[in-house]
Amino acid sequence: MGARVAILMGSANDYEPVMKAAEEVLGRLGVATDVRVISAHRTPDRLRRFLESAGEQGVAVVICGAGMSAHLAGVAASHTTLPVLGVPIDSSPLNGLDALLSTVQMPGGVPVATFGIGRSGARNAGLFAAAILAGHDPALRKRLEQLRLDQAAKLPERP
Ligand code: RP5
Repeated sequence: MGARVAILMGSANDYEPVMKAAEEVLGRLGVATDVRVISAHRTPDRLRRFLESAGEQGVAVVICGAGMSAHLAGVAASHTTLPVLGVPIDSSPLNGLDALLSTVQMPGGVPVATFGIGRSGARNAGLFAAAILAGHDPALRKRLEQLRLDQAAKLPERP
């Protein structure tokens, strides 16, 4: 089966350490990903072309990470009705607050589900993408439940 989650980012610099967290958690859950560098303003045609065919290729969720005036998730959402999850990246002098506001403040009609700034936001976007897919995939639901149990088991009862 092809990738079920596309992970897009505005720059190769967004990959490590931030967007890699989404790829890692989805990999751990056995969800195939397609990781691409696509910029809304530097490669607008690449973005449009990718999203025109993503659904037909089996992609069910699109995660977009971008920093600064982060319009990648919003523009991606304008090209598709697949769920778009936005991850603001702290790559600017404003430490990602600019990207958070740009990503979260979509005008009504074209939604972007926005996550926290940085690596934990990317990890949560990956987990949320898996939760969406698990609605039609009981085996994936079980793996998600197991991940929560593993996470809890790692937390010590005392410092
Ligand atoms: C955004 O501008 C990217 O998402 C990146 O976070 C930021 C800076 O890009 P680079 O100059 O590092 O390529 O488009």
